[in-house]
Amino acid sequence: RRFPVVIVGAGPAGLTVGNILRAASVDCLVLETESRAFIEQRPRAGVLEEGAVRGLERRGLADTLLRRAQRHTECEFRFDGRRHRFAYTELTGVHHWVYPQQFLVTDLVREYADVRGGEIRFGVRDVELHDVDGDHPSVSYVCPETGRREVVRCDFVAGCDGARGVTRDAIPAGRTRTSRGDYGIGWLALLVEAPPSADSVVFGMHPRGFAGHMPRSADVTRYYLQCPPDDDPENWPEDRVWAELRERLGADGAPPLTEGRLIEKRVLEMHNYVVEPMVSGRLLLAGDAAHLTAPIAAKGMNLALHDAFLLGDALAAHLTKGDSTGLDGYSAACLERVWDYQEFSHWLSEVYHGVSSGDPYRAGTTLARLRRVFASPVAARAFAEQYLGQPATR
Ligand code: RFL
Repeated sequence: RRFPVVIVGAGPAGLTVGNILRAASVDCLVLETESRAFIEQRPRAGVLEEGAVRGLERRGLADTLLRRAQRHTECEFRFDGRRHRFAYTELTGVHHWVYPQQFLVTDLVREYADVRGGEIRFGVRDVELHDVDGDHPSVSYVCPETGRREVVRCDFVAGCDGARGVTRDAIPAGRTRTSRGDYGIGWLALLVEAPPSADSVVFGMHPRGFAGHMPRSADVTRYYLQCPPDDDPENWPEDRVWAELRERLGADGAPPLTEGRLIEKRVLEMHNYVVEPMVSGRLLLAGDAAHLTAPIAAKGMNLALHDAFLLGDALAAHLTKGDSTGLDGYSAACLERVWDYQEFSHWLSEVYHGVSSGDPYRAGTTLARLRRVFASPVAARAFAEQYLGQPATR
């Protein structure tokens, strides 16, 4: 079969590109290795920037989100045993939106497949890309029902298969450069079946290590605990998790933590990469396939959506009107935001981890950074602007 566009990966990036193409009546095929039930339940991110929400809304993809997501106006830093509220919406008029990634993926799959009539194949195996540098690329995969390799010809391949996908590796050697940054730190990522312990996101900077509290929904809360990057989650029985969270998030007047069953416990390594350019021939990368930002600044899903807005619009303009301006500028437009967010993540990583570095000099400069955000209105505004992210490109 033949499709103008084959999209590899049904995450936030791939599904958004697919929805934009279907709205422009461009045929496309989405290939996904997992099942629909699996991707609709896979918990990951939860924070959406206003720019991402507005970008989805403009493309008719935010109806459920706007009804169900929580809007946050403040976050809280805890250090030196005290609570410091940071009211970013008061400063900027802009919110953070909390909407678990699996809810967004569920909305996007339903809209793409059930409403806009897009084709999607779940459970495919051994996806391979062919001739992406020529004019007639194709994608092949092993069909889960028949066990046979199917070949799909296309004009463009959108590589949206995340950090562990295969599309990035299909780029011929020497065409792109991959820059890497590694903070040498791990976070134990926890999901707890319990209501949030505070009304906002909380960041704890403590000599024992960073701890974070992120409300996800009325009955599920995410927590993070800094740990060695090669730590084993089995080293973290429930008692140790709660003792460490209480200690690192403790502050005068802080409400007690609402404990509950741990439903996820995994160690994430805090590392980053950026592939430049994000395009090679007729293969265009988007989201985590092109760049990874450690979850330090909650930027990954937002960057994936911004790439997808640009890529979907650019492919639609090219395929329906012959206008290739968007495609030509795609990589440069995405990378400007990507590097801006990478830099902020770097800055924030020092704020989160400097206090526990064991180096009193780094601890001193970290606390000075934090105090400045609360003492200087200009520093507060600058921080809020980066924390909340850039507006939608269009
Ligand atoms: P995804 O979501 O990984 O989707 C890629 C899809 O491709 C499929 N796939 C393949 N399909 C076909 N063929 C192959 N060979 C394939 N290989 C893989 C996968 O099954 C999957 O369905 O990438 P996308 O669309 O680029 O979206 C990126 C985001 O998912 C990611 O950046 C965020 O989850 C990162 N992140 C966070 N981002 C935020 O903006 N805010 C947050 O608060 C936040 N918290 C997080 C996070 C990531 C986390 N983990 C687990 C890495 C918290 C965590 C714990």
